[in-house]
This record gives sequence, structure tokens and C-alpha cells, in this order.
Amino acid sequence: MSDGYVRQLPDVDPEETAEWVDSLNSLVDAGGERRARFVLATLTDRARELGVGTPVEVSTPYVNTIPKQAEAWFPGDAAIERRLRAYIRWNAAVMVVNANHRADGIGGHLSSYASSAGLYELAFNHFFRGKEHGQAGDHVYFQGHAAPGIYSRAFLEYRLDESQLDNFRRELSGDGLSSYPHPWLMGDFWEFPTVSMGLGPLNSIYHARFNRYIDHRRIDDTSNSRVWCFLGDGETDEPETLGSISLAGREHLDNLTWVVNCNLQRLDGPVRGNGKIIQELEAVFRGAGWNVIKVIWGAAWDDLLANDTDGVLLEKMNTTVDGEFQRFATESGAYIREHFFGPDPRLRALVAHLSDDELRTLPRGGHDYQKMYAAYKSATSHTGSPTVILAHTIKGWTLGSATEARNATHQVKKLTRAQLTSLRTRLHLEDVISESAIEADAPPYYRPPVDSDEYRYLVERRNVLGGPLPKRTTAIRTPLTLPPDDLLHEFDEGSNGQEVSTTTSFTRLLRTLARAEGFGPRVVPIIPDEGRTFGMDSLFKEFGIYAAEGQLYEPVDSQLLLSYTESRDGQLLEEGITEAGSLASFTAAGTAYATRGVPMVPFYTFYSMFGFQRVGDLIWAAADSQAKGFLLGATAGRTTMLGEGLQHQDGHSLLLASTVPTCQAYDPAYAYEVAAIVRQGLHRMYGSRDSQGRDGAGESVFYYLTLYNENYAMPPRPEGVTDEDILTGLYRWAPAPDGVDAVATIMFSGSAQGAARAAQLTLADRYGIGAELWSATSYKRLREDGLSAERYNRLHPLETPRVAPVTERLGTAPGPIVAVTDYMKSVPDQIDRFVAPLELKTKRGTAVVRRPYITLGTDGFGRSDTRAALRRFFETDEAHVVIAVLSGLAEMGQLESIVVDKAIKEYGLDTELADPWTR
Ligand SMILES: Cc1ncc(C[n+]2csc(CCOP(=O)(O)OP(=O)(O)O)c2C)c(N)n1
Ligand SMILES: [Mg+2]
Repeated sequence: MSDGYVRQLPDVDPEETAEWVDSLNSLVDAGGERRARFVLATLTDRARELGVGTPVEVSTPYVNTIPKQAEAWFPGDAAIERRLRAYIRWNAAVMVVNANHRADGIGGHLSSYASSAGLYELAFNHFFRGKEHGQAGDHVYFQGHAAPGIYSRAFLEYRLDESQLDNFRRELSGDGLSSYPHPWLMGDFWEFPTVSMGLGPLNSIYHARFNRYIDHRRIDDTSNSRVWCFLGDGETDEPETLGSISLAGREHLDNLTWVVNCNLQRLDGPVRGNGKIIQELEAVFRGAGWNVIKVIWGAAWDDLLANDTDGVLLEKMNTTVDGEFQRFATESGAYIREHFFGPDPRLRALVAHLSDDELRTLPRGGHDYQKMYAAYKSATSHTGSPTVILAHTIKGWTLGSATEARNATHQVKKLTRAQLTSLRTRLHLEDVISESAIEADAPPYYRPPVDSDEYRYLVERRNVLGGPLPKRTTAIRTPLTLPPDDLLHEFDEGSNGQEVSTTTSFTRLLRTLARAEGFGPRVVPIIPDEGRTFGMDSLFKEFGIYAAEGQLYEPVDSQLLLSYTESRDGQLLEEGITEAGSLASFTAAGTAYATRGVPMVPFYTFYSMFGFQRVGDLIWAAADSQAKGFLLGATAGRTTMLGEGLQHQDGHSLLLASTVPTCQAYDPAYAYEVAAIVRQGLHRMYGSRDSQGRDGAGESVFYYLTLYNENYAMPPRPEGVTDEDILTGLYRWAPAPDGVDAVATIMFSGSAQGAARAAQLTLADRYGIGAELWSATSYKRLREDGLSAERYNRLHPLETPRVAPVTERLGTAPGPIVAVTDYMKSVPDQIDRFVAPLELKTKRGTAVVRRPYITLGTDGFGRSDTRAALRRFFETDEAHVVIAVLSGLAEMGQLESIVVDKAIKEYGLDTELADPWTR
């Protein structure tokens, strides 16, 4: 297909054009296609040098990007580094083998690290910057399954001891090591959870961008930090992996380097048996504006290629599919001579001087230390775009012929004695590992003593580079000043009758926080192209939208007060339509207290439906990372956001939120509740002081708040209600109306407050029944506190029993309890077993009875309709709250059932309908 654009441009000198085309014709006639391609590529290269913008070629031949003559010289001690690698490889393998000897089935991986040991070791010895001397250092995302190798190195550095290696994957034994990088479980070691594949790569991109952001905003100088991400070639199939690479290209993130370990295999088999993953990735990354460095062939191939005057070798390289290359890695030299070099006599002649053994061991580029060094050197000196190194390796490298490049290699967890012995030979470890030791059931680890040359070299290299990695520290480099406590007190006054939503109240609160002196700059508002929906466009102009290049155009709305204002030091992260990317920004900001020693406070506001269920795994990983900050699920509720329908209406994010241990989930009804939760949340997460008395080192939790778009007058905070009442999840919001006795309780959350309040008035007016109103801000919190009391009692049979806080509080609540929310019934059901029993006075004396606890909620798919219709459909409106209260009273024998029946008929609810969750 021709480039259509050429035919649309005027040809100012057709004669000259024809001459060029003629030359090309004769070139093809005389030298053939291959020669013509070579000349064209040379011309393109020259054109680039001359500054003639030529379109990026997305694909280059299947050879190394860096030619031999341009390779940087390797400055290290190759012999010592090889030796160190051998020890690390050995221990990594032994750790997994031992773990599986001790506890069959405990798992672990041998072959991922075996294929990438060289990739890591080069970086450890020459590139990764550490965190010593108050530096933030580099940020390294290690491939999750390579963890044994990383532990093994830390063992050589005497950062881990033998018993820890012995307890690989046995964390509950006290000094065990987690299977994969989990900061939550090894908080002074791992920084980034990477094992759920695709999340590490995505997070690394947004991390690199976030480093730019805080640099441009002059919060932290990040110019000396590089973000590295190591990933598998199979991992690139995850949409999260490649989904945001264009952002990195567009933002010219030359502080980001990816290393893709292209061992051509994933778990079950080849990544692209019928294709070429390296070629495919090259095209994708080049198209996205990345600098791509392919390291396919080791040094021994250089001479072969130089002698390939007919181009037959190159042709063979280009046309051999990965499935075949994988096969060659398992075959003899004779097989390779026959099947790779064999068919073409010119090709066979190229390797006639090589023995079968030499042919068998022709190295892959990823195992060639010199070539990999050159690639890293080039990547780290490259400017203007991110770099990806595509390194061709063999899965299970050095582990022996039964394991290397076999389809089942990923699952290998045990090695026989014979295999261990052959590994020892392959790694030349005969002098440090005795044959008899291998005979034993638990083969020994080895590390050089601290006075050895190898140890000194290892440590010296890390010292030069700023200390050992990985290392997670929460030492604060730039402390944060919390805003004064009375800053948000305006929300306690209510909205003076003005009808507003909790969403707009929150936007106002966010503005107040972002303006707060000292604290304001640490606020990171994040939105995924939904600012206008949440009324956040009011922040665009005042705080600016972050754009690395500033604003190169005059915005269409520049004459408006709230124009779309982008700037290099803009504060808002307007991420566009990517909830995953936004969550990655949230994680980068929410972990900056640890990764950079600079506490930042992200407020990520999104469509609640597209939060936990869309990017739940990223939220889980954020929790593992010990991220702090606020997630705001706006347009919350299944009936509050009218019109949109079932893909938009969220009735379950609070249920999903309840599954994340560090998530503090709240469903506030009023602006003063939102303010109290944010105020106390800031204290809890950032408030406690570090050893030097500086703010920012609080608990590693994060908050999830639902925000609704229904407008109503925000009431003032009721007299006597404390922040503590709001934060612990439940408090009495209003007594029964004057003139009626309190005989029932209605609990509401979020926008269900409207139905609850209306029902309270109706019950009093029509039935003379008094109901108290309680605000339930967090069922998750109530449940956890209840479980805690219950557990204490179970395990302390002789102590005074504790009472669940929710039980205690409800002890003073009258009658049956009806809980209504705009979420599934399972949300209020969380406290079902903690609902206090009732003391009931009957004619025959006082009885303690189980109290009716009736939950109303929005189980089922949403619908497009009005709020009123939706609430009727889901049975959460005023009528249904009234019926529920009457029904509860009838159940307790305090009301005739006929009254309930009559009410049902009066409300017109007596038509037989299927349950909403079946409709
Ligand atoms: C999201 C997710 N899905 C599946 C897995 C299970 N899994 C672990 S490793 C692996 C294969 C990895 O292949 P590749 O990325 O090529 O890495 P390699 O081990 O070959 O270096 C799979 C499927 C996972 N960890 N995360
Ligand atoms: Mg792989």
C-alpha cells in the first residue's frame, strides 16, 4: 500500500523526482531487493542526521539495535561479577528447591530469575541508584516471579540471613520472606507490588510522570531518580502493560527505563510461537514514541552477521518464528546446523568453521553481559523519550537441559540431585559447594565471607551507587504541615438552606485544602475526564492543570472565568479517560511519603461505578504499597444518579471496598460528615510525627468516600456530635419528633437520608409512631470493631466481655431498626449480628428478644429513570421505609399486621412483582 499522503502534496520538481525513482529501479534491478533496502535504510539514517523529519519506521530487522562498534566499554570486573552471579543464581535456585522440600507445594519459581539474572546484576552493579545520604534514589519495579534472585543478592550483601532464606514463602514463621514483592508484608524491603502482572508496568509509567510533576511543581528535585521496570514478555499481553505506553512517549519520560525479559515463553508455552514477540513489541513501542533497544544476539553472532554478504543469515533471522527459536534452545548443535543453517548452502557455509558445541551455545543477547551493558548505558544516557530494552534470553538459563526453554519450565520447583550437581558444574561452584553437601536433602547456600574480594566488590559497587536495593524507607525528607483543625469548620454550619450535593460540598472543601498555606501544595487532585460532572472545572483556572509543556495554545474558553488552563506547574492531574492510569497516579502520589520521603495527599475523584469494580486490582496493589490518600466515589448510589442506567449506577462499590483491609470506607450523608472524615483522615494518615517531630508518618491506610449528586439543604452538625462519632461509623442524628414516643429506629447513609427523614415525619403524622434517625457513616468500620470485640471475647473466656461498639450504641436505640442506603443490602447486613437485642416489656414480664433489623437497599441492575421511580423500584423510598418500620413493629407484636397490610395497599405496593435483583 502506498503512502497516500505523497499523492496529495504538490510535486514541485517532477523531473528530479523521476530521476530518484529511476535510480531506485536500477538499484533493485542490479543489486536486488536486499541491497535496495540497505541503501534506503542508509538514506533514512542520513536524513535523520540532517534533521529531515522522516516518519518513524516501526520495525527494524531482527538484529541488535546497537552495532558492535558502537557498544560502550564495560568498566566492571567481568570475572568477579560472573562469580557473584553464579552465587546468586545458585542460592536463588536452592531457596526454592529447599522451600519445596520442607513444605511440598509451597511453590516458587526457578526459571524466571534464571533467565534474567544477568539483566538484574548488571543494573545492581552499575546502574541502580540507592537511597543513602538522604537521596531518594532510583525506583525499581522488579518482576514479581524473580523475587528469589533479589533475596539471594540481599543474602550475599548480608542483609538477609540463612534462616530467612529457609523460610522463603513461610511468612508466618516469624522471619520468613514473602513469595513476591509485597511492601505490606516486608515494609523495609519491597517498595512496589508487581506480581499481579501488568500493574507494575502501568504504575511505573505514572510514577515516572509523577516524579516529573513534583519536580515541575518544585516540591522535590527528582532529576537524580530513574524509574526502572522489569517485566516478562508474556506480561506484555496484559492491557495494563501496554495500555499507557503512549503517555510515556508523549510526555518524553526519559527518566523511565523498561527491561522486557524476552525469553519467548510465558507459563504455558511460547508467547508468540508463530510470530516474533520482540518484533511485535518493537513496533508497538516505536509507534508510541519510545526509544527501543533490541539485544537479540550475543557477541559470537557479530562475525557471522558481518560475513553475511548474501543476506541469508539476516533473512533466516527475520523469518524464523519464536516457536522455532525456542526449539533450537533445547536442541543439539547438529540439529541447529541442520535446521537453522542447513537448508541454504550459503548459510551452512557461514558456520562451517564452528563445532556442533559452539553452535549449540551461540548466545542470546540477553545473556551477553557486554551487550547488555551497552544497552543499559545507551538507555540511561538517552534523552527525550523513555527507553525499552528488549532482551532475548532463554527461560531457565543454566538450570539444565530438562528445564531450559522447556514448556513446563515455569512450573519447575524442584531439582534432582543430578540437576543440582550439574548446575554446580555449569556455574563453576565446585570450590565452594561440595558434592557431598548436594547429596543432602537440603543443599547449602553459599555466600563469600566479608573479607573476600567478591564481597568487597559487591558492597563497593553498591556504595558507589548509593547503597543497597531494594529498600523501602519511610524517613521523611520534606515534611508536611497539616492544615489547622478549624479550617473546615464552615461545613459544620450547614448550607443555610441552599440545596447542594455532597459532591459540590467536597469540591469546595478540596479548594479550601488546596489553598491552605503550607499544606495546599501537597494536595494532588486527580480526575479522569470527569471534572465537569463533579463541578471541579471550578478548580481548573485557580490551580491549573498539569501539563509538562505548559499551554501551547489559547484555550477556546480563555475569556471565561473558569477557563481550561494548563501549565507546567499545574496542580490538577487531569488524566483523561483512564481510571487505571488515574489510580496509578493515586498510588504514585499516595506512596511518595515512602518512595521519596515527601508526603503527598492525593484526592482521586471518579465515577464510583468505575472504581473498585473497574480497577479493583490496582486498588488492592495500592493497599499493598501502603498508599495513603482519599478515593472519592462520586455519582454514587444506584438510584441517586438518575437517568444513566445499569452500567453507571453503583450499588456495590462499598461492598467491594469492604474487602480491602486498609480501606476506610464511608458513606456520608452530609457535608459536615465529609469534612470530619477528611480532617480526621489527614490526622490518621499524615499526622503522627516521626522521630524528629515532623508530620507525615501516620498510618498506612486510605479512605474511600462516596459522594452523591443529589442536592439538598446541608444541615448543620447536630449539637454534641463529635468527629469521633462520625468516624466510628454510627451516631444518633435526630430524636423522634415532638409529641410521639420513640418506638423505632431508622438508620440512613448517604443520599438515603431523604427517604429516612420523610418516613420519620410520615410515621409520626399518620401513625403516631416515633422513630429516631441515626446516621450510619461506615458499616465497614462498625463491623470491624464488632469483630474485634467478638474475637477478644472468644479468646479471653475469663475476662470481662467486651461489647461491640455498634451493639453498645444501638442499646439506646428504640424498637426495630430499619437501615436504608443506596447500596446493596449486604452493606448494612455487615452488622447484622451485632445489632443489640431488645428488652421487651410484656404483660408477663420483661423479655430479651432478637430485634428486627430490616435492611433496604439496591440489589439488582440499575435502570434509566427518575430518582423517585428508581427508589420505588428498589424499595428504598419513603413508602418502603414506612412499611419496613410498621412491619418491624408488627414482628415484635407491637402493631397489628392488618395495619401494615392497609399501609401497603394505601401506598399501592400490593402488586406482585418479582424481586428487584431478578428483574
Ligand atoms: C494478572 C496475573 N495473571 C496471571 C498470573 C500468573 N502468572 C504468573 S507468571 C506467569 C507467566 C509469566 O510469563 P512472562 O511474563 O513471560 O514472565 P517470565 O517468567 O517468562 O519471565 C503467569 C501467567 C499473574 N501473576 N498475574
Ligand atoms: Mg517470558
